[in-house]
Amino acid sequence: MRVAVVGATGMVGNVMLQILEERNFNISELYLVASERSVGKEMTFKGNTYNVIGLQDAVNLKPDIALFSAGGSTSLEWAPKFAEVGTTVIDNSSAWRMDPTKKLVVPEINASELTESDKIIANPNCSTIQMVMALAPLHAKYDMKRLVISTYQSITGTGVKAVQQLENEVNGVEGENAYPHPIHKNALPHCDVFEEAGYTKEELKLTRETHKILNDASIGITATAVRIPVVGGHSESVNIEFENDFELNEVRQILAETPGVIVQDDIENNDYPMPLNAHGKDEVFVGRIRRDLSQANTLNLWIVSDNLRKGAATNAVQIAEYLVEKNLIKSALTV
Ligand code: 2RA
Repeated sequence: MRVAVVGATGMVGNVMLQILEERNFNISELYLVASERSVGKEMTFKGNTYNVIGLQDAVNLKPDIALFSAGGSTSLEWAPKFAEVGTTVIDNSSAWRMDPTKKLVVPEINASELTESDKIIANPNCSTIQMVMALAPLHAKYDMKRLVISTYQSITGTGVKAVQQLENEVNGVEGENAYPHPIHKNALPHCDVFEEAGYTKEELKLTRETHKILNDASIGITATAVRIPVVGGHSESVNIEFENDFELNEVRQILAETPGVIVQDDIENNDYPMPLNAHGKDEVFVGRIRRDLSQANTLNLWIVSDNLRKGAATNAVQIAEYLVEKNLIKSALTV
């Protein structure tokens, strides 16, 4: 496959390259693409050195697949240009997720919806991916009625500037800030920008994207997204009211049998998911599995995953693997 990584110099772009190498994705030609200011920069992949190229040059090369993590405005402008020359785009930004003509895909849940005609495919938001990985099989079994979600999100979700802000604050160094407040020794109930009804864009993503991926807008969903000074991954406390009752052992079994999910729930030995342990792994870890004693048919879960891996880069590469495996990508050169 001839593969372009658009946004190759960014945090998710670098992790996508790491995942492509780890999973030995079949690459015949690799194009590392970034904004004009990075053109010419040297990067290595599998021991070989590559020069970063610009977007138009990458379009002209007609890659078969373009893995995007370059921000919404770049995706809106350039994903269609790649698609027009026959490239299949898998985009990590929020630009195309709610477009009714575009698929929003977590391979373990809805990859089967993909067809050869899907030339721009949206990768869901990191906090959505890890949550629906655990909830999809439970929804299929017990029919979810309402979700109350609180997230505890890694600063890596914001990017390099946020990681640098925390480092500066820990070291007592002045610098450019990603957040309106200090993040060291703090928790910010403010991920992304504030939108309607006092919710942030991050909180509304959890609602809207979950409805689309599970194809069920009847589920009541409310979320509070919080930024905390950790780097290993996002954590989520999820309260789930089902239409039907459940047996806790059966819930554990369903989760344990779900590909990509690991149940880590041994409170006798203080064993439960934590970002420190999820960091660098692709699985979604689920623990603190217990009934909500205040309401019938209601379950509490604690869900943790590395937001840069399964929450972004790994999910995108898994979509590409599925497309290749099902022969849904025709070479752009023959378009
Ligand atoms: C965040 N999920 O954590 C968003 C974007 N990566 O900021």
